[in-house]
Formats: sequence, structure tokens, C-alpha cells
Amino acid sequence: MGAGVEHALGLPVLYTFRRCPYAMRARLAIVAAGLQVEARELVLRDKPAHMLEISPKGTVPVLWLQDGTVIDESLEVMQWALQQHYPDAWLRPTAEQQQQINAWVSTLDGPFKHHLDRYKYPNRYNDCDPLPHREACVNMLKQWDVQLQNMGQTCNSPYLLGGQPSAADCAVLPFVRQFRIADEAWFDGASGFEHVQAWLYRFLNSDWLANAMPKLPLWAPGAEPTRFPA
Ligand SMILES: N[C@@H](CCC(=O)N[C@@H](CS)C(=O)NCC(=O)O)C(=O)O
Repeated sequence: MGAGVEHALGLPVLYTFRRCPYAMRARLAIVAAGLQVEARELVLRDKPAHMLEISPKGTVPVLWLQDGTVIDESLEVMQWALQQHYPDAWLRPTAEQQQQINAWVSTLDGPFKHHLDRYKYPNRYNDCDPLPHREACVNMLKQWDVQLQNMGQTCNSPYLLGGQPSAADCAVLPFVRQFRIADEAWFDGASGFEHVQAWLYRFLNSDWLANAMPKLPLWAPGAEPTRFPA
């Protein structure tokens, strides 16, 4: 291990990139659980050697616990955070609901992300027309729209699994937010997924999201450690 990379604050270390939806998923769960970590903000084109040493696959988020355990999948970081402290105001999924969450996560991390990248960054791909990819994302948004519509029959502010937030909202939110950012005016004026729009706007105005999205200084070995949340 190189110098200046140890757990300087006595807290777990989170390698993170502000805009990455997977890292956002991890930060949202850490905030919801009321935990604190040392956040090491990076840029993807210049990943810290220590991060690559503990997680050679080179994706964020990476959580490095004080006992040396490495958790380098966003869903597992989310589960770790919720195991430390389950938020009082959150719904606890039944086994059946957990299966539903897992299915949604597979959709997000698989086809949704595939089409989102091609919609948002068509220039990175050969001969890529973004609009069919936007349409493919919309078709997936519509399944969450039906779900939110059904949940809204019993409460005024529906979340994906009922009247309270859960890991489902935490996992889905960063991706829907990123989909909107690709063309905010289009998203805000689009029809066919109004329940998803209303659900997203509630989060966009929430302290939860604001607290999970601070602008952090770039980390380098030996840098002043940054607490997250502050
Ligand atoms: N399955 C991983 C995926 C994480 C992922 O792909 N993160 C992207 C950033 S959004 C990344 O680090 N990509 C590496 C790179 O672009 O070099 C997870 O859920 O944590």
C-alpha cells in the first residue's frame, strides 16, 4: 500500500465520482442510513492507484472498510449501508418485494444503462441515433410509472413499493435523474410517464438528494481527508 492512503478519519473510505449513477446510489444509501465515510472523489480517466490495487476492475463506487474488506458493487454498498442502520422512515421490503427490486436493478444496470449511454452520449458510438435509445428508456420508465400509479391509489406521495421510500427508490433514482439531465426540457414536457416525473421532482427538491450530491475536492494520496456527508 502506498503512503497517504490509510483510513485517516477512522471511517470507511468511499471512492466515488459525483456524476456516476452507481456511486450516487451508494452515497444516497450512506446518507439515508445516517452514516459517515471518508469520500475520495476521483475522475474516471485518472483513477487512484490505491483504488485499482484494492479493486482492479476499476469501477466506482468502491468502499474500503477499516478491516480491509472491499465492496465494489453499488448494490452491495447500498446493502452494507442499510445493514448498518436501516432508516426509520423507510419501508422494509418483503422477500417478494426484494425480488422485485433485484429485477428492477437488473433492468437498470443492463438495458436501461445501455440505452441511456447511447441517448446521452451518441457521439461516443459509431453512427448512433439517440432517439430510438430514448424511446427504449421510456418503455422501461413506463413500467415504473404503472407501479407508481398503483402505489398512488393508497397514498398521496407514492414511492416504488408503497407510501415510504426504500432501496428500490434509492437504486432507481440516479438513473432516472440522469435520463432527465440528457434533455431536461424534453423530459419535463414529455407525456406517458407522469407518475415517474412527479416522483423524480419530489426527490430533486429533497435534502436527501442535495446531501448526496455535494461538490467534493479531488482526492490524491496524502490529501486532507473529506468527510461525507460533512
Ligand atoms: N456494476 C458496477 C458498475 C459501476 C460502473 O460501471 N461505474 C462506472 C461509472 S458510472 C465506472 O466506474 N466506469 C469505469 C470507467 O468508465 O472507467 C456497480 O454497480 O457498482
